[in-house]
Formats: sequence, C-alpha cells, structure tokens
Amino acid sequence: MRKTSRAAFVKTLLIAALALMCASAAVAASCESLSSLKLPDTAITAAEAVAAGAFTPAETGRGGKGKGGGNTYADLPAFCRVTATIKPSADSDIRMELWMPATGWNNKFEAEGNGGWNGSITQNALAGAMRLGYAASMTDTGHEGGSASFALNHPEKQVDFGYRAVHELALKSKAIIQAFYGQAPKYSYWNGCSSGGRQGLKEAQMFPGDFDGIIAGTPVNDLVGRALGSVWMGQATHETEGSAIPAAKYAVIHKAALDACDALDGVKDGVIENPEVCKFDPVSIQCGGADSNDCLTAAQVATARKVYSGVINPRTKELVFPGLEPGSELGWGTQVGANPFGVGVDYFRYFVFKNPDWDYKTLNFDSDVTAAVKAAGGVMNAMDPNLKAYFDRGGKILQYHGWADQQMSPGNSPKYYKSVLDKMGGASKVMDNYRLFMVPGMGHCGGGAGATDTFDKRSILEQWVEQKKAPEKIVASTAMGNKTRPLCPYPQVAVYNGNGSTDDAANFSCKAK
Ligand SMILES: [Ca+2]
Repeated sequence: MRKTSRAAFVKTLLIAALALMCASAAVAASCESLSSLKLPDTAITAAEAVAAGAFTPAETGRGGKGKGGGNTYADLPAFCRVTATIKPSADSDIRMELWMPATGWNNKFEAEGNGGWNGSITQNALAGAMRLGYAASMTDTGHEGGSASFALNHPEKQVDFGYRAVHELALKSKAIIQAFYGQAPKYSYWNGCSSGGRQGLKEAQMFPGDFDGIIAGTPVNDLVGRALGSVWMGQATHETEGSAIPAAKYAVIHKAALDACDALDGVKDGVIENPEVCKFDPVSIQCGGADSNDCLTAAQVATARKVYSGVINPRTKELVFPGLEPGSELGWGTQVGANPFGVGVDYFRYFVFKNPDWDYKTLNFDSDVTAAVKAAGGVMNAMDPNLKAYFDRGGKILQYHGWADQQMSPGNSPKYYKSVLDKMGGASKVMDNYRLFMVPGMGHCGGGAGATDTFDKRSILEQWVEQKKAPEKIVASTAMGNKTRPLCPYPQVAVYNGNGSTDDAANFSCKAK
C-alpha cells in the first residue's frame, strides 16, 4: 500500500514537473533565433518579434502593404514574424510569410489562399487569422505582380504557381511552427477562395498529408476551362459591333431572369435558389421593333445565349465548359465588358501561345481546346477526382460556390463534385469527407443582392474535423443580417415550409430537389 501511494506521489510530482516544463515551453525558441533555422531549399530572410500593436506594413517590397493602412494592425497581439524565400528549383523564387502569436496560440495552423494570378502576400489575411489565435502563413505563389507574364518560358515557375509554392508553404510553415513552439500544430487548415479554392483542391489531390481540413471556396479548379470561357464570352461580345450588350441592359436581363425563375423556389425574394431548373431564354426580351433600353436586339440575344450556354465545341456540339447562370447578370461587366476578362485570356497569352500580343479572336473552340489543355492543364487544373488518399487520412473539404458568380462558372463545382462521386463510389463514400454548398444569389466569393453569403466557414469546418460534426446544413445570413437561409449540401436545395417569415432559416428545410 505504502509503496503504491509513494509511487503515485512520485508520478504526481513528475506530471507537475512536466506541466511546468510545457508551460515554460509555450515558446520553445526565441523568434530571432529562427533566422538561423536550416530548412531544405529555404533562406529565412527575417525573423522578428513584433510587440503588440507595433506592426506597420512595409511601404514597398513584395510583401505588399496591408489593405486599409497602418491602423488596421493596431489591435494585433505580440507575434513572431518570419519571412522566407524557397527555391525548390533553380528558377524558383517563392516568398512566404508566417505570423505566430507569442501567447494565446490555439495550437492550429492556417494557410491562406491566393486570388487570380496573385504574386503578393496579403498581410491582412494573416492578421485576420492570427487575431483568432492561429499561426498563419501565405505565399506569393513564386512570382511578383498580378498578371500571368511570369509563366512565359518559365515552366518551373508554372509548377510553383500550379501547386509547388503551396506545398512548400505547408511544409516550411509546419517546420518553423515546430521550432518556435516546440510542438507541431494539432490541426492544419487551408482557407482559400477562387485561386485559393483551386489551391485547396490541388492539395487534397496531390499532397493529402498537408492539411486536415480545406475550405475550397469558388474553386477555379478548371483553370483552363475558365480561360476558354473568358475567350468564348469575349468573342461573343465582340463578334460584330452590334453584339456587345451595353452595361445599362444588364439590369433588364436580370429582371427578366428573375421574372422567369425567382418564384420557382416558392419564395419571390430576388434570388434564384436553384438555377439548374431555371429555363430562361433571353429571346423573351428581344425588341419587337427598334432597339431601346428595355429590350435586346437579336445580336444581343445571341450574345446572352452564349453567356448562359457556356463553351460549346462548334463541331461536336459538346459542352466544353459551363456558362454563367441566370441571376448573375448584374456582374456581367467582368466577362462581357469592353475587353475580355484578362485573368482568363492570360492563360492563352503566356502558357499556350507564348505571345503577349495574342489575339483572343483567333481562338478555335474545336482545334485549340486540346492544345489549351496540353499546354499546362495537368499543372494548373485541379480536376483529379481521386481523393482516396485524402479521405483515408480523414481529411475534410468544405466547398462552396455562389450560383450568381460572374467570374468562375458555378456549374463547374457540381461538375467536379459529381466526378468525385463517380470516382469514389457514390455519395455514401464521399459525404464523410467532402461536401459542396452552392450559395443562391452569391457572386464571386461573396456579395450578391439578397444573397445569404455570410457564414462562418472556419467554425463549420473545424467542428467537422475536430468534433466529427458534419455540416448537414449551414445557416447563412445576408451581410446586413436581416435574412437567414439554410445552405444545403448539394444536390439538396432549401425549400420553404410554407409558414412563418421567409427571412428566417428556421422556416426552410434542405430537401432533394
Ligand atoms: Ca426565390
């Protein structure tokens, strides 16, 4: 008995000592000492302890100035800021930045996704995550500036943008976190939209060990398809002088689309719940006589039809890439304006035809499609439906996409989701790890009149990863908070129960359409 209690006492002492050691090891290394950290292919360019409220963004340099000016950062806690350059190939020049709170770390790592062709680090995104307790990092994807000119005759930089910069970011961030705190992050997350959504899916497909959970917002995972779509809509708009749709008419088409499809979901609220069942043909507003501000000419009807139809192979009539959806019209200036969408066209200029002066009007939607995919599709797209390795290690993907997206065709998200179902053996094999939420009325990564585009992606994903609580539905609100709606796991849609306020999510159910 005595021996046992003595052993228990010693054990208690040991535990107490260990606890003390852990407490003192909240930070295992000084921030400055990280500048001598040796990591493969990596030069630590700065490691500086920043006092609470003392951070001021650089005026110049590739790190970029945070949006909103210096005062935005006045509420930041003390943190360790590490910047590094990674060169996994001779032509690589990947910059990264990692912010680690000095106290109050939530034991988690979150990497922030990029937008467009990026070429910069958004310190505001790092600050946003660190305020919540995360160690947060981001890469510039391996080049400077927002166009795709970096890719011209630089295949290694294409690989860096395609996937390597993000994978390196994950590896190096985890190593630096381990060195600073003396322990690995308990959970690692990816948080991205648009390009960032593509990056997240690419990670799940190629490097399943990097992240426990991935927020894949509005993924441009068929980047080649998006490029084709931009040229398709550009050609339609500028086929003849009369083909262009004046911006003043976007609202006219929008109203006609709503007249045709808003009420199909049982609630007339200016939002089309499910464009997949909306059969809107803009010929319904074709001018009876002379052109006027409230109707479309025959040439403009033809353009609008092409925007909705998506890219069609002129020979086989096959759908190559989906179009924009009814309800998106107010944002058409992005793709159907005076010039075609440059982010899309850049792919042809710098990856496919290697000519900055390439004329988008020369693209052939039959013979050039194969060349477009072949040029860099394997590197740039993230369409591989095989997510087995990611599912097997318990990884979760929360994907969302606005049905009124004006930039990345929403139909691509269900298309990819279905391809995963086909590959993995149906919904029962997928729903524990991957769910898609289409957001009615929402534009590119957010916004949209009347759309319930506001929901806490981080909490939803973390409950799924950490508490195994899968999102059956998401209660989202408008930015003003005056309306809530459930977002439903695709292919379910929100259906009004018939009683109570239509501005209250409680009066809707997620149902198979
Ligand atoms: Ca409606």
